[in-house]
Amino acid sequence: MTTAPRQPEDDAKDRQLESARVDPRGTHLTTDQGVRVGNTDDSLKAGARGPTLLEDFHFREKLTHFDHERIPERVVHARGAGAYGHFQPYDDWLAEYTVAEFLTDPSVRTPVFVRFSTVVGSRGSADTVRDVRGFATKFFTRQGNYDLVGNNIPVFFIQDGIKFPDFVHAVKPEPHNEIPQASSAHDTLWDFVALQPETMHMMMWLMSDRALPRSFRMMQGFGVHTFRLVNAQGQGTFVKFHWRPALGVHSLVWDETQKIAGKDPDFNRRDLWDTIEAGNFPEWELGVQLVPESDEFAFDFDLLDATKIIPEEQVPVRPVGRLVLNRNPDNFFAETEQVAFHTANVVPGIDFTNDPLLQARNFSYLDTQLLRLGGPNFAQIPVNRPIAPVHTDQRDGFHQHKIDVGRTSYTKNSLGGGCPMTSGAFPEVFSHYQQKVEGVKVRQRSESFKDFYSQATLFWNSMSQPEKEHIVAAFRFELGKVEHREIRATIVDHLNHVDHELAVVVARGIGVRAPKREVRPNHGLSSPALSQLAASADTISTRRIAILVAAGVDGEGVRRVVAELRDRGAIPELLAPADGTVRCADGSDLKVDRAISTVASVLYDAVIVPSGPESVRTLSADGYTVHFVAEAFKHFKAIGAFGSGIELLRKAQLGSVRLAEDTETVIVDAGVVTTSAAADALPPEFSEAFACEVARHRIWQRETSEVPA
Ligand code: HDD
Repeated sequence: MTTAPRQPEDDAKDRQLESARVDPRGTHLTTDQGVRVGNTDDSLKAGARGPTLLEDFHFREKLTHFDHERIPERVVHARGAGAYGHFQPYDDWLAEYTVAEFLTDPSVRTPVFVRFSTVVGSRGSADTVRDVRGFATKFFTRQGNYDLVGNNIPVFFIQDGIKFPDFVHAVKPEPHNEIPQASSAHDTLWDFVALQPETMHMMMWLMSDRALPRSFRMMQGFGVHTFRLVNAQGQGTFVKFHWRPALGVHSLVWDETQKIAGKDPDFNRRDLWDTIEAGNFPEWELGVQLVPESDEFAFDFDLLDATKIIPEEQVPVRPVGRLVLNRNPDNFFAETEQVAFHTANVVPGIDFTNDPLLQARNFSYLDTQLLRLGGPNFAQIPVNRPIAPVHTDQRDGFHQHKIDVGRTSYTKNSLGGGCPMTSGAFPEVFSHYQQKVEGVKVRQRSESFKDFYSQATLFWNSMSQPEKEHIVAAFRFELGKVEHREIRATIVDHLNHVDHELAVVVARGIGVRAPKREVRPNHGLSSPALSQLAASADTISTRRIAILVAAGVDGEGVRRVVAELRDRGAIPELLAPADGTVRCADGSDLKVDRAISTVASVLYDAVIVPSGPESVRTLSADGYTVHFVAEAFKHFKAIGAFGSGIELLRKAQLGSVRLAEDTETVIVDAGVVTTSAAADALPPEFSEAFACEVARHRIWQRETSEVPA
């Protein structure tokens, strides 16, 4: 993946941020008032052993500032990671439907800030929990800021935003003991689900592998709601937004996610940070599904219902442009924590629909920022500032950074020359889409929102066999943690409305009676695009490959394999019993990247054991290293070994997998790639076959149940 040379607009946000950056190099310590400080270790005292004096303004300023360092964490999506980049449309085809310049002018490259997040956990929770991931993009367009505040799952739990506090209270840690952290596997969430069957479609997604992304860089993003595009003639078109990752959609294995939560709770944010630092810039393609307004009622669901997708087979996703993230923030708090997204930040050419979830969001995001960021001037925080000029009559408030000159702060005025002016016409000015609205005031749900199960069934039918098995295991795990058996039983009843077989197998795992009869025949329809196996990509770019080495290893073999993997864009790392260097069998030295004890197989995508009898003897004698290989096997990862390296695979007892014996040809069985050849004789097919298995991401047909890892 490469990025084209930067264009002026691309730099506009970066240049704006430059004025806010403070570089400590070559400076002297001062107070907030700029007075130089010579000692910040000892407070001012009455005698060396005496009490601290109130007069010590430096001490008081330092402590007071520290005492006020924290702001409320986001009420949801508290844990996240962000990066800057740019978006550029491929061409102008969308101009027929919208006047939004950043979507239609291929010469314009718009700066963006993207924040990825989990939903349920606190700021300090682990990255790899089972959860939805937020995918929020702020486009700093020349027409003002546009925020696409989406998720990696295309539907939502509820249909009306008035239920959002109830849903969030149910899924967050329970109020009496604040347990469990960052987990949906508890009674209150499933009690909520049991009583709100509209959640069933989303729960199918949440129990699927989508909730365990391998990387933020390997997940799709969705705007979720049906929005509206508006063209120069003022005509509207319904639109759903999609992000597709260049690296394909990939997930972790449930057992792996739980272990990573301990081994490296920063797994996803570290991955984003490291790959951007290394210049491997993540990319997504923006696509749209367009529906003419005349087709508003052409579907067997309501376009305004955020618990429904528009199947891609019915309305294809058409590519619009490319998003690239190429710069990490300078300061997590200043940028990633203080970035403020809002669904109502729209620009001319993009508008809302009456989706009641979206309508509620359009209230909630502004409201929450007022509390979280301490007042109404948060749009002046550097990360949030538009690159479009800002001129308002808004004044004062906490943290006002502007110095508005002149005596008028009202419109219309004559004393200020009538400025700022309100003149101009659409699309220069934002003009709300002219939709005719008529209705009786009612607190009621539309009948067209009341099919809660058909798309849950569609999702289930569209899964591959391993995806189905993972969903069943997830339901069994989550419901198995629910203490109230009647809640488990009610969920099984709902599952019986999704698919009878699914309900039966889940029930069998959680100790409740399996339903005897099918209550709602499975409609048999599927949407192949919903399986994430359909969205994989044939690349091993940025995949982390562990190469296990010790003294006496086949140095030449290692160097060759490392070079061949790097050529394919992968990131091989040499892991040894100790950090430093290892002396190879040929007397040369290899630089070790990490000591094995500081990492674990769950942090890698694949493993290779090179040849070298002495090296393999040392590695085989270490239980942690043997476990490393067995665990990688258990998690369906590609494994390679050449020459005597195969002995370590034998020690790890990888079930009935066929390994190369006295043959220099390359044997591939269930993702395990072996050859007896070593060093010079190592055939090029070895790396090729291994890369092929890594690109498959996981080898699901592998039999792992007997492997004790
Ligand atoms: Fe939300 C944050 C995505 C429904 C109220 N939401 C938040 C973030 C994302 C989403 C990605 C984190 C933004 C960031 O990184 O700062 N939310 C969604 C999606 C939804 C959704 C895709 C359904 C389609 N949200 C939703 C509803 C409400 C909210 C129905 C309230 C009625 N969401 C919020 C919030 C948050 C938020 C409380 C917390 C922090 C923030 O806004 O800035 O206002």
